[in-house]
Amino acid sequence: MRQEETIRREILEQRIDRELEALSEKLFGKKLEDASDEQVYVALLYLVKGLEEATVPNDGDKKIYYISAEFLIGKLLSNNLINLGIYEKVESVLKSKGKELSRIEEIEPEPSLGNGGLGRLAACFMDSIATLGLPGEGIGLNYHFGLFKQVFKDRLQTTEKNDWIEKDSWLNKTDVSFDVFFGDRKVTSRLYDIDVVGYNNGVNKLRLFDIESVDESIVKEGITFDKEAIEKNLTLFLYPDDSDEAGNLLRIYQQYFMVSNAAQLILMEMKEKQYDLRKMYDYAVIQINDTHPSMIIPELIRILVNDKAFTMDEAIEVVSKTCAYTNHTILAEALEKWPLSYLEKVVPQLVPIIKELSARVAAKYSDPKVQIIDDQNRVHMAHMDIHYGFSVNGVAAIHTEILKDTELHAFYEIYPEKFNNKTNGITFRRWLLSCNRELAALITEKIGTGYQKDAMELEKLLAFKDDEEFLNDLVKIKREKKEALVAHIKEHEGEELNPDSIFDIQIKRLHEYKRQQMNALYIIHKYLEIKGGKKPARPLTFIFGAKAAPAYVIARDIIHLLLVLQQIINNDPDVKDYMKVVMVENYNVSYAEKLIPACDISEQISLASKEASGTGNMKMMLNGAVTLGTADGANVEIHDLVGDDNIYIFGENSEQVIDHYAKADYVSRSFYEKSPVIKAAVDFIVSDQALAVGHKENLERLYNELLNKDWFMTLLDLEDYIATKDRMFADYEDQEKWKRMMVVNIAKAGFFSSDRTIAEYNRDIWKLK
Ligand code: T68
Repeated sequence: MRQEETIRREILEQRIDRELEALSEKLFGKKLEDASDEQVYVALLYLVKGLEEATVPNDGDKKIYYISAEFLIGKLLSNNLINLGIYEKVESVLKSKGKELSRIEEIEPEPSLGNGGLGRLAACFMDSIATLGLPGEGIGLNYHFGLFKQVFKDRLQTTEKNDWIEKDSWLNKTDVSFDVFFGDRKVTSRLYDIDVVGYNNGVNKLRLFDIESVDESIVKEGITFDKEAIEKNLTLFLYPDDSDEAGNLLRIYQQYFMVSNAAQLILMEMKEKQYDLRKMYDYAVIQINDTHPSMIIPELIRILVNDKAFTMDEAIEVVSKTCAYTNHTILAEALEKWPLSYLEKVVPQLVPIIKELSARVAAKYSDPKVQIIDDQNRVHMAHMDIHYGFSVNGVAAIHTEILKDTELHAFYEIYPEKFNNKTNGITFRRWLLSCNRELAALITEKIGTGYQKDAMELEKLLAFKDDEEFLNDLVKIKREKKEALVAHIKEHEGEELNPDSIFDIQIKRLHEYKRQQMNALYIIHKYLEIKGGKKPARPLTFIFGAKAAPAYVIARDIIHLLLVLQQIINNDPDVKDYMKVVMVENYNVSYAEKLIPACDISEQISLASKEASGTGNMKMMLNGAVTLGTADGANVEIHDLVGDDNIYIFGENSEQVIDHYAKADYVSRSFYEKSPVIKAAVDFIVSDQALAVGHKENLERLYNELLNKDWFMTLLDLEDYIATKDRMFADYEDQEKWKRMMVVNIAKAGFFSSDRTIAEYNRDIWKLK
């Protein structure tokens, strides 16, 4: 068997060797060893695409269509090599030619097709759907510049276009093209596919629609462009600025473009396979990822009634049995409500359908909370999804409970059977096997490779909790990953970090509810302590990565504060040997892959009840970090799994927080006045020292926000946060204890594999073979 395996390997290696040589010769007229890294990258791209094409597609009678405005897929080369099972072989072939695979991986541009957790979740789901061999595809848009590229200038976030599409890329142009009609114009689409190969399994497709008439040249400065030139701008940016009417209209154009194409694609496939449209739900299930694709419901109903001779009743029934909705937030401002007048302008053909759907609800239920069109003539997209879909799911246990008990309670009373929870997950291929090959190898050495198929097998690591050799190897890998990150940050941010310090990391979208500002106040507090002569037992490193929505002023002010603190602290001779702060520029998936393996303390400090789930928390745990968090989102489930001794939970719980909102009794200023520690930290924001480095306008605005509004209750939990974080730093000094916490966290992370999540979606919602 051993010998057979060796022979098989040798043959495969020779084959890959030969194919790469042939590609290099054909594409560049060069031997592989003479090709540049860029050329080797392109040859690899062709090699992988060829192998993917030769892989059997996952097929079956019923298919899942996961429609999403975002697919934050990250770079694909190394993941595809891993999933195809040829990473090591390619690595060794390249090595024999004097090439370094890890350097070649850097050449790939990161696709800019997503923003945050919602988009990254969709990408993890694509990987797991393919790995589990389920027939399905993702449907979204091919944004040319995607989410903006973040550039810091003068300690402020500026935005540039993220030009990621190159001549040779993972995108495959197809011959599929549809007409899409708006109220005032018609456009023609073009479908591009990206193959998604499962881990040792079949292949699925991510289908990204573009517009034939797109014109990149209309983007002049930064990310500004003519918002009304729909034929040219439709697929340029993800989440174009919606602070004015034109921006809102553009988002509706994009959303309808996405769902019109999706509907035409689905119906085309139904026709090709000669499926009975009246039983559409036996062949297709449509997962609506947040409300961006919600117009798929009225659009399908419209087509069935107008073109397929369905009665309204029949169309509604079939579509309702086909569509399922996932909610990702309870923040009211994030739940889309489109003014009917906007829909009348962009998609007048949908308005009679939406009115009909709304009228049917109004005839049956008088409660204003469940209406689709409200008394201000706004269309509540989530309400439409809940009434006219068969499933509503939250993304972590506590989130689903909050939906049922409070936010969507009125709906839960009507449709208790529709509500279900699907706790999020992450793909371990990217977030362990690829980003931390050393840790994966160590785990394999101890418990074999079974965990790669069944993540729950990670629990076997608990048997090594007292194995000194294993514990020391674990610490050694963490240390290597910190060194690698230190080098990367030195190169990209110009900051010098100490790999012997504790790495405390908060990486996620910038939002007040996530409370990066609370972390900033802790840092100020620590800085003042050190200035006062109280030195920490070990140097501390605080790392942030976050983009702020360009129109979100306070979020940009928080970034400014973090960059001001970075400047002050890292250059203060009294302090810089004891603590450092770094806000990394343009945080994205590739950066996350470097940060997460190096993390000691995982900051998950949202105001309880506000973070639906979080998925960074899972990635960091899997890589041996210990969570510092509130009882929010999936933190609650992490806590249940690892127990009190292996996590640091602080702050008020979701019931208490919801109660504060109900009673409107939170007054931030009273916390400020009561606590000299809080006061000193908040005052520092507008101190002469801060103002000497930062901008008065930004810092004062943030200071006033914290004192006079603080809608997400930063000061409520600050004292407990400081005490808990200090206790955590002290515990880190007990390395014997810390190492064991690392083991427990890794061992218990198996539950958060997206393979488990997808198996649950399939068992309860999709029911595919
Ligand atoms: C995130 N949502 C949740 N939304 O915040 C996070 N929304 O707790 C959860 O883990 C994740 O979804 C996956 O379920 C988002 O990322 C958005 O990005 C977004 C963007 C525009 C409008 C609404």
